[in-house]
Amino acid sequence: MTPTLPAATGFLVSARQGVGRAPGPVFATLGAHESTAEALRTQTLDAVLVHSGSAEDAVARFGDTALVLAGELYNREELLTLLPSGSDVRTDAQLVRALLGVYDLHAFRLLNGRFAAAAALGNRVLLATDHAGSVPLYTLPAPGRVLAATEIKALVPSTADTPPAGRPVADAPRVRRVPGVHQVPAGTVLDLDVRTGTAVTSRTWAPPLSRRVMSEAEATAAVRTTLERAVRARTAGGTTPLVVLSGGIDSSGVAALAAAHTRGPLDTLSMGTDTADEFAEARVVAGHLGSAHREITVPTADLLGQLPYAVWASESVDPDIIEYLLPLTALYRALDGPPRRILTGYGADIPLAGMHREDRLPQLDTAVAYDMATFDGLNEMTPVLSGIQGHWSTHPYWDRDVLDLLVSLEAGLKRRYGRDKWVLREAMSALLPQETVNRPKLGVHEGSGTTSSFSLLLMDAGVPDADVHRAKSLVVREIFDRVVVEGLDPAVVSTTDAVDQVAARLKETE
Ligand code: AMP
Ligand code: PCX
Ligand code: MG
Repeated sequence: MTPTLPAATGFLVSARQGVGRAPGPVFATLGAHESTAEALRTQTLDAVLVHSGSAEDAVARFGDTALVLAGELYNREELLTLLPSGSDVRTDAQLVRALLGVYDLHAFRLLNGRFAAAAALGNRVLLATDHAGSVPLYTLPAPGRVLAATEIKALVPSTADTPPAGRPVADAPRVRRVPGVHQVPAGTVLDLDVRTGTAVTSRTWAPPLSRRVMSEAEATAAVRTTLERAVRARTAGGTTPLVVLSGGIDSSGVAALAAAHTRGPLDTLSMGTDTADEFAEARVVAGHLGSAHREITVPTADLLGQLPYAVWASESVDPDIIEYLLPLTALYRALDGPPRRILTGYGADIPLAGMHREDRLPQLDTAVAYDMATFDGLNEMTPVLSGIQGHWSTHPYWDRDVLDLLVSLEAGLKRRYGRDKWVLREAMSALLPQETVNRPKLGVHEGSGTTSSFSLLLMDAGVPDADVHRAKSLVVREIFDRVVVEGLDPAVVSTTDAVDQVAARLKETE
């Protein structure tokens, strides 16, 4: 049974020798906060959990091991077969804790999930991300105390708190302008010694570099089955999921599979702006599936005004990623009411090179290899985006098994008969109207007019055409420094002020 939200959707932990005080929690993720303290033989693990009612399920303790988990697992059934029958395992945190007892840190190689985890055992602290790093995790390790949190802003020292001298972490990139804080890479466990704050890094997943040869029938059947399992793992149980639907093949495919697993009608939601929308295309799918469908129109000026929320939630400084996330931020912020479990079609274009309007197979596979080598640290999959409104989002195309399969298909199955994402379209063709199956791709940043209206805002402020992309990058950094580094409320940070500042700075350096 999958509950609406995982037991916890974020955490701040402090593992320390001796006594001390955990830092005050600051999260963009909405939810109740619960503090716990686990006194082990040689260290204490303090945690503040962001949760919606069952925080105790996010913590597992056994002997001298304590574990905190934000997020959820999607291969529980197969993992349970690894434990002695009759094992007392009810929650995902207990399952991971039990696997740690058998496999030590190699337990994290077994998990297919969307999570960040922190475990204390002996003098060690383990910090782990899922294969995609889809729940971002950060750490500030120092001798005698290791801090870790699912949001950077929880680790920014308050003025009352003397920042501990941080230790460098090999292979973990530093966070912009927050001294000592590092991001735990995707598919990685950091094994830290709490006495010294030193870390040893182990990778638990890497994108496939090889490509598999399959017949058309074999490939489409494999995509259909694997994606179906990923959607089922995210929708099992009683709660009706909400699919954010653009009417493109990616989200329509997810909606079609989710509809098959949902009792009663599925909920679907589309956003548009006064500049552009894909409402007609999404309605075709909603009508076909019989979903309870809603549309939300956000005025373009409001959309751009929400840039500080997109940066605050994602803690990303990549201007392209922020353009993808901005319309989704506006959509989630407009989604009032009780917490929802949200499924998206996000990420399908990365392993299938859907964004690259490219016919030549070498170029197509170069794009796949490049995108799979560079996604880490962009935070485009972060649950905080919908978490700022109290919802939980999950992305079936970045399920570990789906991703492994899609990346490894030979390029000719991705682009075929002049079609992009051919194998996915073919796999979904029996479930959707033909016009949806054949619809060419539009990115959310295009379908909502976000890219063009952000460009216009900069040009209206006097930024020359050729400098627009660089200016976007500077605006995003400027906003990051306000809402993440300085900890300002995004409600008091203005997009137009940031744009004017950047435009003036660019004029000076002309
Ligand atoms: P994209 O691949 O650009 O279509 O966007 C990634 C995902 O975001 C889609 O698969 C949808 O789940 C969601 N999405 C994109 N555009 C919209 C929209 N206009 N309304 C609702 N959800 C959307
Ligand atoms: N997307 C893509 C992902 C954007 C590219 N990210 C990357 N290369 N790391 C997707 O949904 O797959 C759109 C709008 O399309 C976002
Ligand atoms: Mg897409």
